[in-house]
Amino acid sequence: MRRTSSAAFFAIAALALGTLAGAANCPDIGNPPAGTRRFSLEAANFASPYQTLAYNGTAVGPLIRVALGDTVQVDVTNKDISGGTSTHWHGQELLNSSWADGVAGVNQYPIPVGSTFSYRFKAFPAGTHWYHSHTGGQYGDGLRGPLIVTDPNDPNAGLYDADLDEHVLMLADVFSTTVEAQLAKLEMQGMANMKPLCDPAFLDQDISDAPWLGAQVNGNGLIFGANATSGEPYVVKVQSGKRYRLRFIGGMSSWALQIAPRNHTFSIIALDGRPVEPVRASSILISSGERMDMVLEANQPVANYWIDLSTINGFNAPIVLHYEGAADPANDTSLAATLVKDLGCASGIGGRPGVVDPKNATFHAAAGTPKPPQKADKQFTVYLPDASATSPPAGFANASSNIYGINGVTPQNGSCPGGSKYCWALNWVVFKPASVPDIFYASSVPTDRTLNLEADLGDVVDVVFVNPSTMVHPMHIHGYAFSVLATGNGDILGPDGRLSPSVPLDLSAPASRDTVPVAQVVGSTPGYAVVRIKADNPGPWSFHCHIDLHAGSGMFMTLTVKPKGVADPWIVPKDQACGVPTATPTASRTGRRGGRDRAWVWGRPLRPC
Ligand SMILES: *[C@@H]1O[C@H](CO)[C@@H](O)[C@H](O)[C@H]1NC(C)=O
Ligand SMILES: *[C@@H]1O[C@H](CO)[C@@H](O)[C@H](O)[C@H]1NC(C)=O
Ligand SMILES: *[C@@H]1O[C@H](CO)[C@@H](O)[C@H](O)[C@H]1NC(C)=O
Ligand SMILES: *[C@@H]1O[C@H](CO)[C@@H](O)[C@H](O)[C@H]1NC(C)=O
Ligand SMILES: *[C@@H]1O[C@H](CO)[C@@H](O)[C@H](O)[C@H]1NC(C)=O
Ligand SMILES: *[C@@H]1O[C@H](CO)[C@@H](O)[C@H](O)[C@H]1NC(C)=O
Ligand SMILES: *[C@@H]1O[C@H](CO)[C@@H](O)[C@H](O)[C@H]1NC(C)=O
Ligand SMILES: [Cu+2]
Repeated sequence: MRRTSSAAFFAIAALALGTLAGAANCPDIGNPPAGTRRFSLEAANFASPYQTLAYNGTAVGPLIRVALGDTVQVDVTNKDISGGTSTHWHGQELLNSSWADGVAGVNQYPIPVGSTFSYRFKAFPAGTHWYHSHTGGQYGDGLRGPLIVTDPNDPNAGLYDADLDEHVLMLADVFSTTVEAQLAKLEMQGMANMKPLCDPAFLDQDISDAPWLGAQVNGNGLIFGANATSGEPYVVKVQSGKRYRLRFIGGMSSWALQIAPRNHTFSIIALDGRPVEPVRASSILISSGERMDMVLEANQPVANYWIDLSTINGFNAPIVLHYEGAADPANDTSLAATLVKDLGCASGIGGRPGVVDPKNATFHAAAGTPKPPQKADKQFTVYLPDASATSPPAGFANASSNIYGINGVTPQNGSCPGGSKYCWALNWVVFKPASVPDIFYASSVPTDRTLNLEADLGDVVDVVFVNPSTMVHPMHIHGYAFSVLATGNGDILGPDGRLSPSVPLDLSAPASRDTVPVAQVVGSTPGYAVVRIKADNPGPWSFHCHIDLHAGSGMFMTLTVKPKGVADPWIVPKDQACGVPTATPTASRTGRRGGRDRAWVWGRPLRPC
């Protein structure tokens, strides 16, 4: 791509920065093959009370719609984001293309101001996906947009009449400060200042680490200030008698939301883009990173209806379902009269009739989906702890045992690094950003800095998540989908720390997903999820909680899949890297939480692309 028409732009950008001599291609991927679907995106600061960053100057980045199997190239330019940026293709498996995964610190250096990085990948799988920044907390600050991959052979296509761009619904939660600022405050104060907002029976269930101001759908929504409500709800338009595919994208950075259309039930037909056997529901919970496609039949009297979008505490920022022929929603007094801003505590607790809660419900892959591998070669146990206050269980001392993926790191024990009062971890290991992204390591990823699950190409790997904490953690994998073999609450580990053989696994038709919400502790019983990965995609891949504040404070690991006997074909030559810091950091990168060391915000001059 660097040899194409944009070459002059790079030269100019490099000159402007006065580092022409150091400019290098990043990485040289050659010219796009004939038929490549090309797009460009510009990441920039954005002036709005609700977000500080945006793609292409719109609250939600432009919708990219491609077909299954298309070769897609997206040229991402960083206009003016001083710490650098990068773009991740959430849900896309990027076979043999780990370099294009967009995680700053794992797959690339951040893109410097004025530079363009070209991502290229084959569109797979089909379904509802999205793109978002994977540098620091930038996606929660607004760098997100929808990515739809269509499939002419969708097994559920017969269930709907319309699949419209305006029915792609990007959900966001709204805050008064940036994710970085929220995190800095939490690190200073801890979570103690988060008052439980509900009935003690549901204490802490799904509450967020950051205060709720409201939600937006495609940049519209009700925002609740101290004294006044601002914003307009998004309007979903339908015609009586038709069946619509609504594509919900969990773009929230923190809160989980319950989606509940009034007076209508619906069918869930896909999770994370991948088709499932339809499940009927009146309401469903969606966590950060998840996608849910539903078919909603416009089979009620012509009118306006609220689609409630509420937190587990009942805070509601609904949108409108508008039937053609009904009053303009803005003028509909009966609609206004039925707006409920607070649905009350416990309104959204899973397990109620008609409420589908994916952390506690069974979904099956659509008929015709191949069975998962019936046996695993490797198994890892991964705890999801609040490391600020808890310690590893007895027996965990065997940290050298590879079942925990811990290699030479000392797990936290009841405290966070650097005196911080807030950190989330995996196996009590707080993720530490690399100074050189994993992809540039010539032989293997250094294992002393973070949790890294290693597999050889072709291995079948089980990951057993155990959640002893009071919050749900939506665990998201890059480069893969996993089979969700089991979810729920229970003590599922044997005395050796491994999955007890008595736990029932769905080995016939488990849902295939890239994000699984792992239930919080109920009473003293931990939540769990067991997932199976066929490790057929080489490279370093991120695997993390999708709640921005959790990932950013340490709940992050890598799955490194190494080809047997092949010398690391995913490695991008270091001399092709752009975004490489051109000055050494002034503060020690290790051990210090807070400030600019966190979450790969380099804050140093970066070599232009
Ligand atoms: C983003 O904006 C640029 C510049 O205006 C434009 O060329 C590009 O087509 C836009 N991208 C998309 C995906 O619409
Ligand atoms: C809200 O109202 C109170 C009392 O009337 C006032 O003191 C406060 O400044 C208002 N807050 C905002 C954000 O307007
Ligand atoms: C929606 O359901 C409520 C409660 O069942 C009912 O009172 C109302 O009339 C329904 N709305 C319409 C437009 O049918
Ligand atoms: C809504 O109300 C406004 C102001 O009262 C009016 O100008 C507008 O025509 C109304 N729209 C509809 C569709 O009735
Ligand atoms: C899961 O559902 C059961 C009832 O179906 C309920 O008792 C339990 O509390 C639910 N667990 C969670 C974590 O919501
Ligand atoms: C820890 O390691 C020792 C020695 O290898 C072994 O006897 C013991 O069973 C291990 N404990 C656990 C919980 O794995
Ligand atoms: C971790 O802390 C707990 C509780 O304070 C203590 O019992 C345990 O010995 C500590 N473990 C290690 C390895 O320091
Ligand atoms: Cu989390």
